[in-house]
Amino acid sequence: MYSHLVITFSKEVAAAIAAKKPIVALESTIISHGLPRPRNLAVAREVEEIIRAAGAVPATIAILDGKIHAGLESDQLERIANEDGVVKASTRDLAVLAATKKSAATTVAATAHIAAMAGISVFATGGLGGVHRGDGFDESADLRGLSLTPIVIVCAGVKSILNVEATLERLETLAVPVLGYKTNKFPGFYLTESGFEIEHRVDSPAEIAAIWNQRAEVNTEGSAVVVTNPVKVQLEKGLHDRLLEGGMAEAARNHITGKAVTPFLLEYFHRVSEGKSLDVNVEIIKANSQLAAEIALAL
Ligand code: PSU
Ligand code: MN
Repeated sequence: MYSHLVITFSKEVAAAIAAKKPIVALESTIISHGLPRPRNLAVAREVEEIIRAAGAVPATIAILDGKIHAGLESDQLERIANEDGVVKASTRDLAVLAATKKSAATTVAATAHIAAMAGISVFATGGLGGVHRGDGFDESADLRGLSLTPIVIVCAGVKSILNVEATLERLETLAVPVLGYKTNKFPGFYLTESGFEIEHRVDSPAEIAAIWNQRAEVNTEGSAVVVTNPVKVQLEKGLHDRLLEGGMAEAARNHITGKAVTPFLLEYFHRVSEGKSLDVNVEIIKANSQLAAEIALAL
């Protein structure tokens, strides 16, 4: 694998690869741009512990001084959580960052891309990017990325700040399979249900592993498998709808565009709900990491 030459592995991840232990990739944008300091670092560490306790090894992925890292040492995780110069990077930014030796946190698209390069098959995140609401055209590179990347990604659906219906249509177009974990209802990130159905329900990590293992036989092994894991205790629906309306209006007033949109809306939710949405967000990441570890063990 050419890629191992360009990836710096943490000691723990290098040992896991050598011992063929199950590994779970984690994204870093959630740490740098999705959660406020200082809780971001605490959550990043907690999530890694959940994966270890379940018998797998966490590989948090990020770019430090232009170098791709899979698995971060403690001081490196701190840099991602606390350094102001850490930008949000998608797949298209990787070569630029490598050439300019900058540091960046990786989105779902970039994390999946690097994880697949490293031979890691399972990835836990909060919510996927998708098609944004509103008139302007804004579709996350996560969707195209998943169509081109072989990985099982565990998420709580897409954030309700997005156009869920359009996002599901795009996933269909891009031939990315979507599975509901113990549900036929597509989750709405902060909300247990988004109002849209999922055709395929799975009830165990073993069933997910069986689907993963069938892909090559039917010549669809190039794309991701999306596993959606609904949050157990959702954000109160009335509060959620008020936050969504207020956040969208404030983003429009402030002319927020491009990759700043998602972090802006997440920050608005956390601030105006006085941390209630943050608590739900943290629960989502923890639960998805637990399930991802179980899937990694089953593969
Ligand atoms: N889910 C979260 N918090 C986040 C994100 C997802 O719970 O911060 C990040 C992911 O890194 C995702 C990105 O890939 O938001 C999508 O950004 P955009 O809409 O700009 O593609
Ligand atoms: Mn966008």
